[in-house]
Amino acid sequence: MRKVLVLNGPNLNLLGTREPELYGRETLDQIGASLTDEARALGLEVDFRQSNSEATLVDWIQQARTGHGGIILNAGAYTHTSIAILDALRAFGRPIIEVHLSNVYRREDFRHHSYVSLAATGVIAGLGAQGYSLALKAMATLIDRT
Ligand code: CA2
Repeated sequence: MRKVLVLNGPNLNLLGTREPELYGRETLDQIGASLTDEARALGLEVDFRQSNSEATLVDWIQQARTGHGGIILNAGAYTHTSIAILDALRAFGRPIIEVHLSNVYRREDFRHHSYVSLAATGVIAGLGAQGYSLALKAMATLIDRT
């Protein structure tokens, strides 16, 4: 299964409009378009989505069990709060890469704990939009291995 689900959580639809010093100047649509191009070169397909709803993210993670070879996830603030997302990820059973635009370890203490990390194969933080590209390259390797 060479289709990769790239999920973005709450408020990431605002990327490129505020707080560029933390999150960069690229919009989420621009990140999605670049990833779609990069995926082609890697022989992958990207399914790029965003939701502000925890329930929707859980539903999408559950549905990914039947058509996606891996998940790249920036769960936004739900990273630090959501046991429901952790439980859904644990049921996925294929590679999961957690991405954060900012370096969460240089920020408030409450951002230092991630429920998502407990289910993630790997974690990338602090490299801005580039983190998504790096995650996609790593995902190609992980999918090839399985
Ligand atoms: O660094 C990341 O990627 C985060 O997942 C971003 C979340 C934050 O809660 C996590 O701790 C780290 C916040 C996303 C909010 O995105 C905005 C973008 C532009 C303007 C306002 C919010």
